[in-house]
Amino acid sequence: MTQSLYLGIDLGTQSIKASVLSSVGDSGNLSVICNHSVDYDKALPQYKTKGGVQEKGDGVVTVPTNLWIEALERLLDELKSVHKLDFSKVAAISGSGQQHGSVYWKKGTKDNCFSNLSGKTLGTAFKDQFVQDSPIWMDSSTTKECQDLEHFVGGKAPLKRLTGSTAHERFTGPQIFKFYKHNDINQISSCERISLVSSLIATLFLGDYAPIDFADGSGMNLLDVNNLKWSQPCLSAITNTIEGAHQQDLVEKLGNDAVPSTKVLGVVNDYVCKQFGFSPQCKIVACSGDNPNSADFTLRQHGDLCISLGTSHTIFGYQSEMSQPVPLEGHYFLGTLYDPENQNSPNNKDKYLSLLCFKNGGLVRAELCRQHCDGDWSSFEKSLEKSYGRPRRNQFNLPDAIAFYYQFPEIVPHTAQHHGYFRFKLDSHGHYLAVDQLDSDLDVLSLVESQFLALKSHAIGVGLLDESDDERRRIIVTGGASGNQTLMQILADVFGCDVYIAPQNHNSAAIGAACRALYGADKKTDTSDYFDVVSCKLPSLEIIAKAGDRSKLYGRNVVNKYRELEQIVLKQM
Ligand code: XUL
Repeated sequence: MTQSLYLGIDLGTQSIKASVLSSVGDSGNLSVICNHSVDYDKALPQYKTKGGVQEKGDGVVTVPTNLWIEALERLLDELKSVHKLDFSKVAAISGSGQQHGSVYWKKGTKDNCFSNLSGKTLGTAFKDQFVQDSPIWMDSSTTKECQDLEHFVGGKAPLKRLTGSTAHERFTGPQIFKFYKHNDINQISSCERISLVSSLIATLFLGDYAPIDFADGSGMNLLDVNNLKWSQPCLSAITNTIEGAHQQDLVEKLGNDAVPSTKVLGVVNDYVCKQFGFSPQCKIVACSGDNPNSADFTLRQHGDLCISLGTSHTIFGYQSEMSQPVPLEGHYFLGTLYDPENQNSPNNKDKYLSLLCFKNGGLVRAELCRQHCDGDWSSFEKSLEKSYGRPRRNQFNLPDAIAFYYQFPEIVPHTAQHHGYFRFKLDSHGHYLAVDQLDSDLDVLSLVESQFLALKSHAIGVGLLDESDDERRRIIVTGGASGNQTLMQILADVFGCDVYIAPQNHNSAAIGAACRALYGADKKTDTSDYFDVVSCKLPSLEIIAKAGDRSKLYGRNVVNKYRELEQIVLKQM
């Protein structure tokens, strides 16, 4: 029997990664047989990126689009030359792109380039085919467009109900709005198509413009998450600003209808077959955003929650509907498994991937590690072990200190342009008093406890977690901090849930894409549950911390106290 392989490609901020998934033996169990990555700054220094991006001032953060195309080509070359990967065995491909980034293709690309690739590298073929660089998720230059968009549709809550999110600077809709505002109608017309980073990947494999998928499309402030069409009011907000621009033209630039994220878009084009040796039958499954792709790998059953403790902190999980009244924080992305065309799918009940993104996560942990432990993570862990190991110093069943460390303006809670550190220490009467400093060990402990309380209280706020049901959940943790055992124990105790880790989670977006390639191409039927046919075949999650007796110390009273203090801080800022 020939072995079928599934290729997932993750076009991230600093690097592009590939993971190859294969089924092992008769069990159908899945294993990752190869991982490879190409770092943009190192591999393609001619683009002069730092951390994969170009910061241009005034909040503008972009990437020269061709960098990504050259990096993809390099990745495929190296998979062949370094890993001897036999592409002819790849049955299906899918991709993951950093969410919110957008690509502006020049008029004529479809007719002149896609059909005319032979004898060229992808990098040379597409060299000058973009009307502007690609703005990415780190861009924060569209505050005015966000305000205008919210104003046009009647406010924050109506926009959230319509598109799943209030307006955010990094989202693609406000970015396209800026493109329209800053250009004249001739320049706008010189762009024939707007892709997301994810649909760019699919486009290069298809050799034709690929549609945007529902999950990544819902990170744009443009897709109506109720009827899955481009939202007329949002499109009008953009096209009304410029004479001669038409809604229908923008719909065409977006590629008309968005599609389910598990849809087979077609097969790989001739160029890719000849160049790399793919089989002409190799299928392309819709590509999607990095967070939805990570979810495809980390979430293994209904009700699972994933917490990513990377540079920023994110918490996400599936939710069947938006909470009412609709919370203004966080995002309701459409889940990759949601497919209304597949009416009987058991995964349709997980309509939304509900996500909260906290900017000051690992960034502040690293800062306090520098301040208190000379940047040494083992001293940080020892300090945490020491302070968490001893009983609390008070009889009020409250943390000895609660603190808010906003080194940078925070997304959740939204602090606008403000930042700062705010520490509160419990006094002998059970009141929290503002203090400038805490002793080192307590500062480290209160940072960790408070960051986890922030995740918990805001997750409850958007309906991701029920205040009363902490026992039904599992937390799957990813990101660098997951190696710190005391940190993991505190996480388990604060949430009152057991904490798990997925093997190879540093490649979760690429593996998630490979999983979706397999599901979309081979397993999807009317009634197949993704969790049964794909997730349970992956290497099992490993438990790394169990909620202990100390979970009682983080009950409702503590969450309420945290919220009260957060309100005080927000008023002060
Ligand atoms: C999510 C977000 C980031 C990017 C990173 O909304 O902006 O997590 O997806 O690539």
